[in-house]
Amino acid sequence: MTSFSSIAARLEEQAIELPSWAFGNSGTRFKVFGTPGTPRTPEEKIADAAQVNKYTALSPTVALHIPWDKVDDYTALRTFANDHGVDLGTVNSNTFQDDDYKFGSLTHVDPTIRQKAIDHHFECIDVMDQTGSRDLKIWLADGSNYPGQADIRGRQDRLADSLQKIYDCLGDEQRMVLEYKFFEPAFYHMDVPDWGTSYAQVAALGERALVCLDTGHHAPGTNIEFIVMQLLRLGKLGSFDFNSRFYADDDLIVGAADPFQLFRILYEVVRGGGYGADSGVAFMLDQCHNVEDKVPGQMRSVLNVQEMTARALLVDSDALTAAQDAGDVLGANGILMDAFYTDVRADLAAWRESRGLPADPMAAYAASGYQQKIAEERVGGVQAGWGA
Ligand code: PSV
Ligand code: MN
Repeated sequence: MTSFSSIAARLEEQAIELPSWAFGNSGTRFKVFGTPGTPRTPEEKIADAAQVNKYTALSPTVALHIPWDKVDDYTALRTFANDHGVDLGTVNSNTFQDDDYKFGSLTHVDPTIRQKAIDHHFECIDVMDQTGSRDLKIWLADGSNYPGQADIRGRQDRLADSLQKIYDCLGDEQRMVLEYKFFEPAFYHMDVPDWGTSYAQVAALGERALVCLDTGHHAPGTNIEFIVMQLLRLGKLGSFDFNSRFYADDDLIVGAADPFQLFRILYEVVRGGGYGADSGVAFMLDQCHNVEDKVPGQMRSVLNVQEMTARALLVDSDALTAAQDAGDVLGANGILMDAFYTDVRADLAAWRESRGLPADPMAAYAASGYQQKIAEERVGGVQAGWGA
């Protein structure tokens, strides 16, 4: 098997973007629990995100969500982020919390509402110009609940038209990533339910339109690493929204529910050239922390991704190819499993220490007193939530 020392340099290339909304309160439709210290402003969310990067050096950027992170001065917000050692990343649009969008946004039959949704994306591009963000991420809640409710083909055509208008407005260095999800909030059909639909839509737009793969947005049992392979093969994998799930779109800590699946995904990423700064594939988290503290929750997440990336990098690809070519079924499987079963935690701790980072970022954060400090200081105001 490949040695840890031979992959150490590649680990330096890892960057995992944090979602600002992970630091706000979230929950289910039954209850959203507040937590002492939850940020009340975009600045406080960024300050918390910066803590994750401080102890792990894995998360140099923070994704914004508009309008949840609306501020008067985005240049000042960027300076604030930079002063805290991070930068602003992907801008996420929101067309799912306005009454006008009850029957759709970019797919709506009414051209006025469609235009409103398009204009919102123009506003997001304005924000990106000020924050220096590269990616505009679109996730559509559009869909229908009952057979016959909507003209599903007409909606696809209107979506293509709306996306074209948004794409045409992007700057030369900017990209669009289109996320798919097979159900929820609509339950009969979603307008972008799967990677194929997202691919078909972005392929029609041009080179800077790509697919965003959210690991929680597939039916149980879906072979996600196959989709990763195919999108990389087609040059259309733009980004990941990492999280994990037991049942639906649970948005749990990535690698918590199924570490082996995360390993398999990351192996295909590495193999397909999707790993590293120049790959064009952005690693992001899209998670909620309903019952655990949010900063350590994000920290655990990026560490899980790092751990499984290290194991994926350890796969002896030459030996694997030889076994595959020889039809050695169990030999090939064994080579992959050897890397998966390798405990890299001690090597990663030493690797961190050699870079001036704490061997155990979770313990260092817990000992820092930051969690107690924000709980004491952030009194009053309205705690941010998934949606504000
Ligand atoms: C809804 O499922 C969702 O989690 C999407 O994955 C988006 O990325 C995110 O919300 C924020 O808009
Ligand atoms: Mn997502």
